[in-house]
Formats: sequence, structure tokens, C-alpha cells
Amino acid sequence: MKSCVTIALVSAIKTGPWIYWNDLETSMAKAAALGFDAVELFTPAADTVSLSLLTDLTHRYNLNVAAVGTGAGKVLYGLTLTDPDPQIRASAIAFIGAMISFGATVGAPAIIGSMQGNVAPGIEKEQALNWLADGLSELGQLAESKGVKLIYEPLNRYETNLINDLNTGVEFIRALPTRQVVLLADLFHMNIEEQSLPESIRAAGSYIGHVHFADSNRRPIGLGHTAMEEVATALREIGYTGYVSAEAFPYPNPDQAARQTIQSFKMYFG
Ligand code: LER
Ligand code: MN
Repeated sequence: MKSCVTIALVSAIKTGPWIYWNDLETSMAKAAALGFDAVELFTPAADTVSLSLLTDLTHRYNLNVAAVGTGAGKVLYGLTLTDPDPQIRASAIAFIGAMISFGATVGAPAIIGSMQGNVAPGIEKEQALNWLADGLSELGQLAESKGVKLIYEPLNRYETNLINDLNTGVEFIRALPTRQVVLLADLFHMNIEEQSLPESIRAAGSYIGHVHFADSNRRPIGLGHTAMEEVATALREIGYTGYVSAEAFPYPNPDQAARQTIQSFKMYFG
């Protein structure tokens, strides 16, 4: 398994579950100094970070880009894949498509979390799930053509009423015409929704393509009450070799949160 830490570069957002904030190079230098394998980026758009700069920084600091988040499409522009307005759905697909192309240039898959949206008032859930399936299918094809996976993330019930747990997520992506979509196991969302984190991880098995590493209270692992040893055992049992990425609050501050994360990573996966 490979360690990863999140960097938020969306200046309009001041709080959220990301460890490092504001400055890409400073954050990457700090991540490298602590020994992280990779960074996960949350950017306002696909063209925020110049590709030559990003490539240059990955070489200079010997870091991979594990994934790119697409949530700014919803937070900043109000786009989702399940909006009843077809033009907004098309804009959401275009936004995510551009993020997929951006990430692919450094080998990073895009994550669809908040961009899945919600079942809008007056809309049948089945209809919203069909729109989500259409979006993921089209974007999965694009990701395949770029040589990257597409990561779909079940979110807890307070963030979406579409898909909240891994098992429902597995059934959903299995029914898609593309095999390019993998699941994100976010340990914070799972702590709210799953009956058992390790059992859900075992059941989802090879469908898991990315992990968000946060404790029960969304603080860095070790600062809440998630039984992490059991979770780590389950991830090893399914043969997971991907990124374990700290998408957690920068508690008590970014530097200490990053240090706590890498210490926990070494304790459970080192
Ligand atoms: C995104 O990865 C996620 O987990 C969401 O809760 C962000 O709000
Ligand atoms: Mn997450």
C-alpha cells in the first residue's frame, strides 16, 4: 500500500477535510520531507495547475499524483451528474471530463464524490441513478481512452441520498457497461454507514480502487475511535495495493495532521 496526503487549492473554500492548503509546491515539499509516496489534489478546475509545473514538481519531490478530486464542480459551479436539467448534467460531464484529462497526464484517476449529486425533489430515485449511470459510463469510457481508472465514491447519508455504502456501490458499478470504474472506500463515510468496516472491505474486494484515510471523527487516523488494525488487516486480505490517502481535517493543524497520518500509515502498513 502507498501513502498519500491531500492538498486543497480551492481558495474559495476555507474549511474541509484536506490536510494541506493553498500552496502546491510548499505542500509537496512538506509531503516529500515526511516520506509520503503521493499527493491527491483538490483544484478549482482542470486548468488551475500548469501541467509543466506539476510534472516538474512530481520529479523534483519524487511524488506521484494519486488522484484528482472533482468536487469543486459542485461546490463552485453547482454542477452534478444527477441534476434534472440536461444542460447542467452535460456541463458536469464536461467538467469531470476535463479533470480526467488533466489527471491522466500525470497518471492520476479522477474521483467522483460530491459531483454525483442527490435525488432532486420531484425526481424518482431510479431516474437519478440512471443519470448517474449514464454519466459514469460516458466518463468511464473517456478514462479508459486516457489509460486511467475512474473512481466513484459512496458518501454518507448527510452528503447524498444516492449510494451510501460499499455494497450498493459494488452492485451499481457492476451493472455499468464499462469496467473502468472502481470504488473509493472513505473510512469516514464508512464509519457512519457500514455495519462493519472490515467485512464491507472484504465483500467489496477488488472493486476498491482508492482509500480515504480518516478516523471516525474525520481527524487523522489515530485521533478517533475507528478500529484501524482490523481495517488494515482487511485491506491486506483483499490484496489492496493502492493509495491510502489522508482526506481528513487538518487537526490540530496541517503539519501535525500530516505527521500523525504518516506515523499511523507506518504503524498499520509499514
Ligand atoms: C470527497 O472525497 C468526500 O469524501 C466528500 O465528503 C467531500 O465533501
Ligand atoms: Mn472522501
